[in-house]
Amino acid sequence: MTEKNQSSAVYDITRDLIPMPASIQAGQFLSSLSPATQIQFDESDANLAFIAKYLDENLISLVGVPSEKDLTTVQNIHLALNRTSTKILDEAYSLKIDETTITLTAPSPAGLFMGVQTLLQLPRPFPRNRHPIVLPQCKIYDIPRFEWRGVMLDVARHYFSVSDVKRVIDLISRYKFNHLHLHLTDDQGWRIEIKSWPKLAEIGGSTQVGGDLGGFYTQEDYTEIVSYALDRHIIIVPEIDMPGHTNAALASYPELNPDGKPPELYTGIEVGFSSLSIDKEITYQFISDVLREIAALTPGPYLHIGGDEAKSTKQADYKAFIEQIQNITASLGKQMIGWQEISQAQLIPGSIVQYWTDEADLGQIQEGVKVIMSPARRAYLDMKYHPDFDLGLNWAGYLNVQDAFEWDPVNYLESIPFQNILGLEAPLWSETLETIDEIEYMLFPRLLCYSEIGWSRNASQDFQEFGKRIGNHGPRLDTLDLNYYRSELINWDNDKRAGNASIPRRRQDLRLRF
Ligand code: TNX
Repeated sequence: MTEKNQSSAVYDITRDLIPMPASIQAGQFLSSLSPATQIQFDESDANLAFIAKYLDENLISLVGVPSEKDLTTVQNIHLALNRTSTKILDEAYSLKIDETTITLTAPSPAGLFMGVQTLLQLPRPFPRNRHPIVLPQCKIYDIPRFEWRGVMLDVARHYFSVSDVKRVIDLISRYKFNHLHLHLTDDQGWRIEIKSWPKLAEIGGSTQVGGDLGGFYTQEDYTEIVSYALDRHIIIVPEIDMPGHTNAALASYPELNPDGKPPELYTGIEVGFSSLSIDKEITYQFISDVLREIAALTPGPYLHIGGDEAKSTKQADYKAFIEQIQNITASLGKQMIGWQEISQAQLIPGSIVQYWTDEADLGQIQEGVKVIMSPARRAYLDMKYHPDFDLGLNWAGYLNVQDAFEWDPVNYLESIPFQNILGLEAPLWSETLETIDEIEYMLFPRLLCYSEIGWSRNASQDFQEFGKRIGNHGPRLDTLDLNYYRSELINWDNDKRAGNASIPRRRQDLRLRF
């Protein structure tokens, strides 16, 4: 017979937590949640109010009356800011679960939000409507390994709706990502309304890969995305790709072309054929207007200016162009980010280089310049999981879960000193993707690997262990109603769940192209 608050069924909380916290002290007992558990916080703080509501919606409102009468019940969950500790990063948190109280403390709302994500992964069974839920008593202290943990979504090759983007934000925020980079423009589509150049969205946004109707975000839509992300402590990083990848803009405004004539709208998937006119004054007027409007809508400190695969721009022109754009972003009070090719230009401290391939140039990383690691062979979520995979590309190889896991941003490139590495980002290009189901299928489970690598100071170095953890985590993916790929490298059978996600339905013509 067990005593009050004792349970012989204490489980190992490290078996399925992702990402693994920096330090865990496991207690010996379980506590139960009840529908009457109160969330306490400073109600004058809107950030905390959002977090409390989020916790209520995603946990407390799902809790049923405790069934194990011999467990103690958590009466209160305290959310508290502890602003005195200035030394630790904003996103650190500590979480304590004892017999009657859960205490979550952090120096900032971002840390509390990260702690809530950990808390959401602790209940057994996994939250479903009105189930009794128990929690392991424990003390967790956690702090991120990298400052930049990003995902990129290409909304230019295919347009995705505001609700699709919100779904991506919901999913990545569960795994402690803190940046969502939106690739807003490319040859195949211009996806953001620019009031001073309205034809960009009207004409440039009208189509997409494959020739279907495209779409674009109004400035109100974009603002809605930004604030949805901000509530979840994710910074939106808008990318306007230039001087290449600009066919959609060139088709909208002929005066931006070197020959003054508009090209046809483009719906294929080749790269490297377009360039803004580098020596026309109007080009810089155009860029200033676009970046000014986007900067004004974007609270985050970054503007991504692309800069990749500018194969139709002369090398000397390219450098001067990037330096001029860097001046424009600085004058708007923003830091410039660009794909690795921009490292050939003279960069100023604060500018950020995003590494993606050994097939493109990478200059010396200059003083004060940081690097985001997105190596295609390890971090490109649009690469197929294996050769017979229906979706995705394979120019950088195949990327199964183990490949996504077995690398490290710090030692991937010897030429970049570790103190210059800001973190990692996993890009999802959308040439072959049309639906949110397909996005989810490419994201998961590989995203779990980037979460572990990017966040955890206690990351597993061992795929045997991490692969098991992913398998154990499967039921949690199910509770997110996620269409994830049941990789053959993972044992998903731990609880013999019914109902497999299937490969999403595809349009035949797209499937045949790759
Ligand atoms: C390379 S990565 C590109 C994109 C493509 C992607 C497809 C980069 C900076 N450029 O334009 O969509 O490969 O994997």
